[in-house]
Amino acid sequence: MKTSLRRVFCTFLSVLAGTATSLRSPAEGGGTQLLSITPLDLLVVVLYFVIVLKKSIIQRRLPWLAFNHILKDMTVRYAPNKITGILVFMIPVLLASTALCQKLQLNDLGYFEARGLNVLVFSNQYNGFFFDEKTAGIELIHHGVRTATGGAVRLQPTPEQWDQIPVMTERTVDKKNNSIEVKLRYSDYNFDSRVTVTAKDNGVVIRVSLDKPLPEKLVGNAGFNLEFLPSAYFEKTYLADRQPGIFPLYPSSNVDVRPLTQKVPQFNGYSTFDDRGRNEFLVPEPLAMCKTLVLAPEDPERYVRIQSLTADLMLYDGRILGQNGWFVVRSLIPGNRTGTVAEWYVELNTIPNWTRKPVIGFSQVGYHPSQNKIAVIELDKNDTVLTTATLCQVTPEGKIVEKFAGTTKPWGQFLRYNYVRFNFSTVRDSGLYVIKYGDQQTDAFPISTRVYNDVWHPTLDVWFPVQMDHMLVREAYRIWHGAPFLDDALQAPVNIRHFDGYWMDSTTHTKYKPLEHIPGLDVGGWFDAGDFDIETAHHCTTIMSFVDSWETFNLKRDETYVDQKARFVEIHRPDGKPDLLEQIEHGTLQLVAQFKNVGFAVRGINFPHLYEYHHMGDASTITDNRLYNPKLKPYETDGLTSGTLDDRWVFTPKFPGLNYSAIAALAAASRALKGYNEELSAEALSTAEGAWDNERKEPPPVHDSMMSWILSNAECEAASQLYSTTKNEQYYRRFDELIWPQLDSALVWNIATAAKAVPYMPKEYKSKLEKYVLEYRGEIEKVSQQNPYGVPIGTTGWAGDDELINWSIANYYLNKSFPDVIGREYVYKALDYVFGCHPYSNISFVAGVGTHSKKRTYGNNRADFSFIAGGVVPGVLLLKPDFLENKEDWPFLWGENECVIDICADYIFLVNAVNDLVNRKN
Ligand SMILES: [Ca+2]
Ligand SMILES: [Ca+2]
Ligand SMILES: [Ca+2]
Repeated sequence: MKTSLRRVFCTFLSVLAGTATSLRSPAEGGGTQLLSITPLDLLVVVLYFVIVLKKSIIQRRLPWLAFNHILKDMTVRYAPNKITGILVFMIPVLLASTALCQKLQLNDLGYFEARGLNVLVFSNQYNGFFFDEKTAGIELIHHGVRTATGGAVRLQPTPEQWDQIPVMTERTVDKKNNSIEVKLRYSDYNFDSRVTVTAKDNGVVIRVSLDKPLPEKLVGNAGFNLEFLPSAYFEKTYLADRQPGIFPLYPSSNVDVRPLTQKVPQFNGYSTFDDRGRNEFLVPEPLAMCKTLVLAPEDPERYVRIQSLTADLMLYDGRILGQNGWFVVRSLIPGNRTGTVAEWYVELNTIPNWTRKPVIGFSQVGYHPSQNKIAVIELDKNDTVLTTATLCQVTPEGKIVEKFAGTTKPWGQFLRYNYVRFNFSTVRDSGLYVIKYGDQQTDAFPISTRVYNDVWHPTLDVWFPVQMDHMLVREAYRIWHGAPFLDDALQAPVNIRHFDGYWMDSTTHTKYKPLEHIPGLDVGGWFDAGDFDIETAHHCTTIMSFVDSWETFNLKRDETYVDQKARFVEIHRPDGKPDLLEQIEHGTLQLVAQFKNVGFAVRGINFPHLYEYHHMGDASTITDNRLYNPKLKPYETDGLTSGTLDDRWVFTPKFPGLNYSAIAALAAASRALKGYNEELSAEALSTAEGAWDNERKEPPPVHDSMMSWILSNAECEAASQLYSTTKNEQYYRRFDELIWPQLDSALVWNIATAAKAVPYMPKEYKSKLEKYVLEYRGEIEKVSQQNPYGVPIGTTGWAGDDELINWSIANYYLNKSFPDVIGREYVYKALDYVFGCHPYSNISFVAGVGTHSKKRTYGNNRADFSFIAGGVVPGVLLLKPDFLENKEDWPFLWGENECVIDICADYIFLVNAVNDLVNRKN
């Protein structure tokens, strides 16, 4: 039956495609028999369409839209001839299938919505700080996955992070006409455009209009772009006006080399391209040009059809210029024209009645028997809530046996999803378990007293050694990187705004001239994050956090070999010295060097060129490791020095509060290093005390209330640490003077500093603090009600695991001193969240930790879609207005996936804090 149906169906398709009135049937193994249409065949075709095809559509196997379009084409081609009769007969069928399609509607949150599809139009804007973060413009959320971004008028075929971005000057949501209009402006070119997005059928019409013609300079450069996530289209195909193509897994399209004079400059005149002095730049050539582009015609979840009613569509691979590029579909805007200058119809398939699979949030690391165990289940708002879930034990025989069945407790709606919670706290038996909800079963996880014993090891054993600056780092057969930045560093020039958020005032504030070498800085320090700068503020908090871990938990783990003199580090090789002290020493060496050679804590040490900054891979290859010598020509060397101006720059603006943070870190480090590196310990303390005296003599000018708050908080911490180290009353007096007004003005932000100081302060300090702790409890109780996870979830451009971990650490300190006021659950919940009990997915946010964890993070190996074990990512990022996201198939979104030193150090502390609490007998 199948063969005959297939034969007839092929005939039918051939008619539709207009290639012939008959076709060679693939079912006949490539034979040449021609099939002719008989009335019986037609009847079978219709029945086939109605029964088989529609069933397939409903079962989500075929994109009905593809057939819809073939049928529409057929109408055009064959309406006048004898097949008209068939078509007339087919119309009711066509209409019936069209009923499956849902029209996009503008919802109250200001985006277009249909089941399985959202179209966001500048719900998120380019924020200008990190420029193009691939989280702005017109964006598509297709069957629960954000697959497209960057829909806007852009000035390059494949815009990079630091290419110019438009400013949205106006956004009008027109509910009546189901339409959103934005005005975009490039002020450098005095160029304004309007982009209107209007719902139509199962998609949108995007129209770009100009009131004034395109500025001459932008003709050939300005176009309407929409960017598609490469990983969403890997191993899928496209049709460009029916020419088939496969989306490249790895970039390999052609590139045009053009003279620099033709380039639309990048931000602030910087360049992502190292042209080796040739005054050139690169432009990718399109993979395809067409009027109609169908993306992933074979995949109902990803099917997108774009039809240009104006200039040709061009499909580009943005990864040619930068590994974080996307697939870009673009139409150029013509010169000398006003009115509508670009118009697309973008149609997307939606699977009828599509419902997102539930996400069962739980800890991939597992649970200590004594702690609360609550899974949070995230549900599509169209999903039916199941009233029960079960916890099953995985037996030594490999069987999955029900251990506990419980009711799910509805929590309600948070952002776009509904939530229920499943509490299985009563299960305390040690073993391996899975959670079952509906037809889903989670990864297996342990319940055991040992779950927190070793989950911090990868962070200290692997992640931190890889971040160590000025050292070669080996791990077994692999060299992570050679010893980098032996040419550190030059005094940064004055009056600059830097691409990484750094800046310089009109003076250097040092004894050095711009671009003069500052000696002694090629020591210690960590790469800040996925980038390779030394960010001093993060160094201070990292050292501080390490000292807290050292003093609170006495972590003597030794699995790393560190030789400062030889600049050599080896992972998984004990050397008889606690790794934590080796890390504290490494951070302290850099901080002390800054005070010794510059006179104060510098803002940071960063790259002069953008094309050095975006480096991925071995840090030792970013600069030539030779001191800059202005007497030589670029790329010339005398064997010792070099004429290439690639040495990092030391940024030395006056940064209120930073010196105090450094003083706190140095005072703390001096305690930890005592008995380990006496000389450095003494130097750290004398540096801290000297710097304190200087700061107190000449307090920096305070410009606004924010700065005054930061300054005061840092001074508090410095006074507290100096007092703890020296017991000198002057520090206590200053701390006492500052801490209470700080708590009065910003309780939540200062409570950790206050709580940490309790053990060092007189008894009356603790009683005075109690009223603030009671007030703080009210605050955290409020936070706990805000979402089903009961923890603060950040909503800024950088996801919130950092704040979350710090929140829990503050709660730990408070629990230690005020156990009756702040319960232990306020410490545990954050770790459950980080380990997988969070929105979007249930992956552990610590790479390599837990059964199923982050395998793609924004580290220096991100180009390999890989991770550095123990790195903690920022987590779920809020895309306004209601979409939390943490992509696992795309490492390049730093706000979701970049591991940073202070978060990772704090994570080590928090794991040990939780381990301390769960194992306490009382
Ligand atoms: Ca940085
Ligand atoms: Ca060691
Ligand atoms: Ca150099």
